[in-house]
Amino acid sequence: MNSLALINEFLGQPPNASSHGYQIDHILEFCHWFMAALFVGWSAFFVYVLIRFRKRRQPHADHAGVRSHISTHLEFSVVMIEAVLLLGFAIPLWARRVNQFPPGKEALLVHVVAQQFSFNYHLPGPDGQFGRRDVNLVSNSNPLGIDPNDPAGKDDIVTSGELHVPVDRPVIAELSSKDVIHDYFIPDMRIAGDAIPGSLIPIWFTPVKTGTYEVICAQLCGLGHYGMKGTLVVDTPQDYQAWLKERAELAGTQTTPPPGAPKPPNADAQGAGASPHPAQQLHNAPAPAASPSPGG
Ligand SMILES: [Cu+2]
Repeated sequence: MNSLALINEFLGQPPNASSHGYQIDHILEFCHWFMAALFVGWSAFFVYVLIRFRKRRQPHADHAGVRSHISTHLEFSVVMIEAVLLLGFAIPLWARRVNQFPPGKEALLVHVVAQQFSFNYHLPGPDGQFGRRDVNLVSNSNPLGIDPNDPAGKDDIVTSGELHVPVDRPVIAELSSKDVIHDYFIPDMRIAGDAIPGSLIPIWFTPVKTGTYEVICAQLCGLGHYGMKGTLVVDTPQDYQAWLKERAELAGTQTTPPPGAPKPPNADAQGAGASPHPAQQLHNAPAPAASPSPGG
């Protein structure tokens, strides 16, 4: 399959790092080779026709035209191959992505809240419960509007720009947006989903390789769109626990951040007018396997 992968490399695809990505790679590779064969075939036929039916040799048009049925058979074969690609591969693959989510207990659930021009992450913290979010509470120091009076939100972890996840564990990312439509795209994981204000769109993937990967916004979302990038770090379970512990130590700081804590840009300006967030209803979201020291 290495020769097949050449086309994906040529198109600039980074190496796959997720459990399902090879299926997408195969279908992309096959489609592009198939298109290349069609292009060469039709081009050769076109050149043949130009020469074979040139005016000097055929001064008068033949109104009866072609009598053989080869072209009909060829076109029917192409339609059949395309139908098999669509019905046999593309739709089942897509159906698995949207219907067969990993069980809640097994997966790590994270809320991804996009804004112009960064991605915020909301993790439930050691108690496994997401705190209530209210758009009216959004401020520079509380970019997601977590309710300080909700006990479930006390230990919640909020980060911006960088997310860590453990390797070999499914991740469910619930996408939403504070302002305009963004698209959360992790090319190495072969996964993308629109982040739409007022909607909650789950996507899932299982990273199979540790490393640092680029997250980009794949929807033209404003003047700063070109810079809307983030980082996904796939850790070993130990490193992930260490990161969680470090973030948990900063938990609760989203309402009273220490001086110098990074603040996402435009939190006030963009969040204030946004519609209420449906993620508020997700109080009983499944817990991640994280077990940093309670109250840490
Ligand atoms: Cu964007």
